[in-house]
Amino acid sequence: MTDRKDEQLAGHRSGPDLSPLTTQQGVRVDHTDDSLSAGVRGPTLLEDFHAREKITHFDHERIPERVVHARGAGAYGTFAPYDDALAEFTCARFLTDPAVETPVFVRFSTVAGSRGSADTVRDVRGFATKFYTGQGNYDLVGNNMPVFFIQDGIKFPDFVHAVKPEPHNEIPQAASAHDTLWDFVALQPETLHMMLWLMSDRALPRSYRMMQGFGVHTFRLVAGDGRGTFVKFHWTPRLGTHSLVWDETQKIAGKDPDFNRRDLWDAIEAGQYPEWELGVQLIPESDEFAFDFDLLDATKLVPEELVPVRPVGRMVLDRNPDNFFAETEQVAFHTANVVPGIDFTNDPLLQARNFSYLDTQLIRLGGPNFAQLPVNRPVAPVTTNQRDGYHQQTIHTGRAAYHRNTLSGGCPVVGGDLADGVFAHYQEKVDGAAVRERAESFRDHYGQAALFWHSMSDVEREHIVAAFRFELGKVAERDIRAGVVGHLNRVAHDLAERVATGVGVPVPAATAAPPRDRRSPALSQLPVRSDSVATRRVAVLVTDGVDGAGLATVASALRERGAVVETLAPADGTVRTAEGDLPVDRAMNTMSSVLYDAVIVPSGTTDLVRDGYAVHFVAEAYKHAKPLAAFGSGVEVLRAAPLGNVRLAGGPDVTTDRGVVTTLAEAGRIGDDLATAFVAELARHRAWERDTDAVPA
Ligand code: HDD
Repeated sequence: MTDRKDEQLAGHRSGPDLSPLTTQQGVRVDHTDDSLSAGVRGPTLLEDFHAREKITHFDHERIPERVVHARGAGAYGTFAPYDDALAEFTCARFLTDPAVETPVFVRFSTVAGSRGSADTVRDVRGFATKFYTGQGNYDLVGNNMPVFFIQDGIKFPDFVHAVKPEPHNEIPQAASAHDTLWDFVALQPETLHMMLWLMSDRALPRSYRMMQGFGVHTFRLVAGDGRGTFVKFHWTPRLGTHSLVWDETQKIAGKDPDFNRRDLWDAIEAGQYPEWELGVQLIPESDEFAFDFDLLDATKLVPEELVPVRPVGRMVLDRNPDNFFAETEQVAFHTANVVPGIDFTNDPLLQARNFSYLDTQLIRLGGPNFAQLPVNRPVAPVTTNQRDGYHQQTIHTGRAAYHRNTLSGGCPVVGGDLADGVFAHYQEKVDGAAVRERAESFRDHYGQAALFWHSMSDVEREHIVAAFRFELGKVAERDIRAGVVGHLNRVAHDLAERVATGVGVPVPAATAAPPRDRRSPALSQLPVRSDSVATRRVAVLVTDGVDGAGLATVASALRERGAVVETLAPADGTVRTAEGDLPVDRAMNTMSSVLYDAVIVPSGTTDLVRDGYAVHFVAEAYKHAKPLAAFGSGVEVLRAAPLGNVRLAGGPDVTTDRGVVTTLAEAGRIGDDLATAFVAELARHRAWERDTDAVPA
């Protein structure tokens, strides 16, 4: 489907066609494999303009990668509000007119790694949305976590220098487990709340399609009459919020470093368009001081129990870019790209961002005309008095590029108000002495960190402790480890104790910490709130003799519900079944259990018991708490794997134990009951109740 943005982009596309090869000047080329030389073994001649142009362009192909968020993937789509309910708060038409479908481009990213780093590292994920609205571009440049590491943007260079690879040897790549980051954390307790999020499962998203997004800052909605309302933006994925486990992410980083990119790309190509609901938390200006934290402090969230999230509209991503560099690399987001009806607050992190994003694009994209790049162009008409500069694409006609003028009849005109769709800054009275000082209301660094910790389920807490143990365990300086543990002790003593014993530093004495009984259930990813299995990837291990009919029953039940089912055999090609040859989707050695959400072993596969790769596949999936199913003699393969004391079927009845669904029913007797039980386990995502400590995988 095309929209206004797509129509605009069409004019910039240059597709593969049957035209002959030319130079940049359009001159046809007779030869491009050998340079022009003086004699066949002689020196290359300067006269060879084609070779020089070809090599020169190549030499200049790279641009600086983003200083943060260098690694990313993007897609186009649309956004539409459900109704006009926000109209009393904002005059932004794209949020209030359900008849308006706004084209969007979204770029997801990791933060610390370079452009070529792996997708599944422990990191925050960027979630940046460019709305091409009829009133100009609006950029919501958020993350998949609702808070940030620091309170004031002046500390951003310090923080990024600490988290990026260390300067002397550029190690480690895309990893926070090193001394400089934790040195910074030990000395900056304002980072603590975010560090708990970073150590949580949120830092290991299963898919970009299964992450929440947050605008992070408190922004302001502005009504046509100039009234302001504080607002926090939330994106909620239709498929639920799901994560990988740490061991799995590290293995994926080797098996498929493009895991999250590929997942987004493949889902869109397959027509399984990712969707998010936009929600807002609205806070009247009269409640600015109603909370025990400051709304301007980006290290704090507004608990949903205090201010519920109101659903506003739906975003669907339905088109992959045509060219990664032209679109995903050159897209330029900027927090100050706002439209009438949306405005800023005095959050000192946001204020710094409003400077930084424009500044960074000037060096990254090489000059002041990057808004003319196809992906960045608004669909709203653009008329400025800005002229010239590198890479100017527009031929401005006329003589008067200044305001006020008579020569162009006074055009372009200036004026109007919010009600006319003209941006006018929110009028806030500001009065104060110039000071370098953090507000007293920004001082508490432990309260919301504790709220997060106490709101987690047991398994999420286990993962957080394991993450701290891993990260601090990689820190060489023991004093830094102890410093961090000291801060954790002020969040919750049990957290500090569990981390300290793992990283070999003394357990500090219990000290005053925030209340343990404050909880915010919305912060936990568990229990799983979506019962969909759509787009879940299921591996079916097959070999010659597999029960094709049984497999077909289970596979079609899964496909009907939108799951992706792939058959994996020891070799590519086909396998023999009683009903004839069955095509194999992948050779097992090219894949791994970590690239799937669940595994099925059908009947007739007992040969796989002697295939270490297949047995490991099952054991590893079990270790990562993934649903498993086996039927008939396929159960033998499960028996060959070290699955602890999990109960397997002793007869034809379907047995389900900790996410393992089995039946000994043989060929032709596989019914819906197996599929139904397995789908229920798959919808749960993982069987966290499993004790997998003893499973060697
Ligand atoms: Fe930032 C990129 C998100 C604080 C300076 N940031 C960038 C991107 C995202 C965020 C998603 C990638 C955009 C893309 O895909 O092109 N940044 C955030 C969030 C923050 C935040 C949610 C806190 C709430 N950022 C932040 C601060 C500063 C920056 C405080 C500087 C003072 N961020 C940048 C940047 C980047 C950037 C240097 C690098 C590339 C770019 O902008 O276009 O300007």
